[in-house]
Amino acid sequence: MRVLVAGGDGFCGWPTALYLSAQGHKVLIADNLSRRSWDEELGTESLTRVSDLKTRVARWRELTGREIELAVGDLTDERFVYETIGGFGPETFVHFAEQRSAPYSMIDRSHAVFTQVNNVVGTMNLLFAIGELTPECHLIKLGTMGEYGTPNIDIEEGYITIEYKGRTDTLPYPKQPGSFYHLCYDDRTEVLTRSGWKLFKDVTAQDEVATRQLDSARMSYEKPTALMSYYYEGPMYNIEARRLDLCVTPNHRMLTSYKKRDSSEELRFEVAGEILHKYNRYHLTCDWEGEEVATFVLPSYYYLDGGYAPRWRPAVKVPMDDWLCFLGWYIAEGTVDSGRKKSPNRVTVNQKIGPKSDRVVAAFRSIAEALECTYSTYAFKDRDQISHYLFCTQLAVYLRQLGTSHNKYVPRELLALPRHQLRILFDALMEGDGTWMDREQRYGRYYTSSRQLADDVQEIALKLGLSANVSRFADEYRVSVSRTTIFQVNQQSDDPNDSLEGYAGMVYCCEVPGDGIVLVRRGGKPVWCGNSKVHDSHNIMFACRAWGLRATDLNQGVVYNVETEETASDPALTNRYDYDGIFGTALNRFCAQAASGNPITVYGEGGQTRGFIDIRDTVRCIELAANNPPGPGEFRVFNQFTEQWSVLELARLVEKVARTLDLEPKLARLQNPRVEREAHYYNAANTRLMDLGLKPHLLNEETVERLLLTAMENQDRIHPETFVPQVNWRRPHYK
Ligand code: NAD
Ligand code: USQ
Repeated sequence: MRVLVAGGDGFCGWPTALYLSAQGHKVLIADNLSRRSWDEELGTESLTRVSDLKTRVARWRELTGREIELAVGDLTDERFVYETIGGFGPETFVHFAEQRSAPYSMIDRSHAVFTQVNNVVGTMNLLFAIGELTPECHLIKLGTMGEYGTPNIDIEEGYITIEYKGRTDTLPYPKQPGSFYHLCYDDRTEVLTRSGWKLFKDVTAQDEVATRQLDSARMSYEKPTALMSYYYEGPMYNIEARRLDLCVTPNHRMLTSYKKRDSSEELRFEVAGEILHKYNRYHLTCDWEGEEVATFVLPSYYYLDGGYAPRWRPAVKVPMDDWLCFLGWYIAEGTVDSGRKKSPNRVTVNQKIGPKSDRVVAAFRSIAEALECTYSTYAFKDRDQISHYLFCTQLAVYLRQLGTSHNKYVPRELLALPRHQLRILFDALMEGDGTWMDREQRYGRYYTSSRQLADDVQEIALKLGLSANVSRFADEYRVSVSRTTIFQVNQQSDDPNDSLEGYAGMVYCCEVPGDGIVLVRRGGKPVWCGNSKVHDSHNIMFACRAWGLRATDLNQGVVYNVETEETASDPALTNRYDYDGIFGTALNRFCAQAASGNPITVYGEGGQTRGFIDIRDTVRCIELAANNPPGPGEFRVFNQFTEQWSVLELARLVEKVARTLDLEPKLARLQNPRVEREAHYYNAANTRLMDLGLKPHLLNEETVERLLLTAMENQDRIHPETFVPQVNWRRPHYK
């Protein structure tokens, strides 16, 4: 079989490439050697001395006569992927080539973004290349048991059969990874950008989206660092309530809060699927600073005055506060007409006489003065109404571009003004076309037949710290504003606001710097919500369905041990041994710690239970999957681990074996740097690889002893400072 091993220079990939080659398969390794540069970046190195890739392959040829081909390049480079796949023509593609460390992805923003781009884009490239060039090829993708998280029910192999409202379906098992979530919004959700509300599907990398931080409600605009969309079939978490409308994948990060004793609100992220029917508080508005602008500049104006040469009127400056008051009235109640002239020159605004009438008259006067135009009024005798007239072609021409009743809008640049200036505009708009339901102006409504204007008024209200929804009644839009800015859901347990609903369609999301919070809107109702990370399992599943590809997703547990028969056969073939706080994994790391006289670092209670697998079984599992490919269009999921251990049990085992080697191991209970459950139910299925013939190497004292001896022999290569966990899940860093 022709097998392409991507990531074949890494911890799992190298022994797999040798094992498959030893079984007589024709192997090509594709790798960009980035794992070696991450060591340099982190100031660490493999505990074992690892030869460079060319030397490794050359030595294998000398020893066995078997050729392993090499392609050094990056899977995120689509040309490299197309050329490598096109040139080699693999029957099986084994995909190990990802950034696989959860702590590395949590170092800071740029490492998180790098991880996502490296992993998701790399996988997309190879899906397209396989789909186009070698559609018969079987893709074996290394996933992780970590995708499932630690749910309080049994973990199945990829799919779960759910009975819901009398109907049954087998759906992808819900995923809730413990480092970076993948989570998404449905196709009706919009996000606020600097240029207004946009459906996620219309957001481009050039847009800037509205974001805030956990500890600050101040809104700012940031360019998304990534935009994602993918096809999703499965349950969606849905809330539809008076002031809230959300529909997200169950592993979405929701931004909720609780009231502290001192009545302040503590914001937190929660996983949507875990808060079904639970009481929660959602935040509907923001703090906005904006930038003050002192004057409005009415653009210059050219016109033909009977002759051939156009005449020109220069731009005119008007005090911004007066302009905002006038404009609010104009947008709500104003019209432009030509009187008896050829070009529009009369601006008419009808105003109900009210408490702020004097202020409005002053604003009109100031505009008339600045424009040197005629201002007149007409007071109706039979009603409390006054008409203001301004006669100025330059003004009329400018205002005409702001549309007529059904398509009026607020010029975008005004929405960047600070609160006190937006307030002037808002008050005038509300006096013109709005009503307050109570004297304290706690609840109000603004009516317009322009959809864009409704959106603009909503945005202004949000920037003023109010909550605001847009709804439609017949031909009219209504913006309901309120001073209540936190909305509580599931207050009555017998009548919850949320539910899980079936969904099939595109889902979207974007990543933003900082805490990853964006202002979204669905059904006209805005709310702050978590942003998104996406995993490539969904992309592979879709490619299988759409293009008939065949794929096996191997959700592998934590891999321990270092050598296989092949890697141990010569020093130049030695496998890498990671022990540091970023790439080192539990058992191997504990052995390196005990062997070097450093404390064994158990995070938190140590009850974290995971699936584990010996590296000798990893290579065998790949061969079993390769020899038993799925049918065309099938996306198959196997859980690749052989036994479950808690972290504390492992640490105790290492401690016990270390004593037999006259070491003096110490167990250290460290405060957990990760956000994860430390005592939980864990029961995952793993029968499918066993059914194909896997005979597991179960963890025993002999394996631990061999690891300890390897670590003792290489003690001089240990950098003890890298044992300390350096990445804290709770503190996001912008970088
Ligand atoms: P590793 O870091 O040792 O190896 C990954 C290899 O992929 C490296 O050689 C790296 O240079 C290469 N690579 C990364 N990005 C690449 C890119 N864009 N283009 C080309 N090459 C690239 O990791 P590993 O421990 O061998 O893990 C491999 C896979 O197995 C990962 O997908 C990981 O999620 C999965 N896995 C590993 C473990 C474990 O305990 N090690 C457990 C479960 C699942
Ligand atoms: N842990 C400690 N002390 C340590 C190191 C880890 O208590 O010094 C705990 C962690 O908190 C965690 C557990 O041990 O609860 C496992 O952590 P780990 O570092 O051994 O492995 P993990 O981060 O889960 O990631 C590894 C691989 C990853 C793979 C995953 C499989 O790096 O690529 O996806 O194992 S699984 O855990 O099944 O998701």
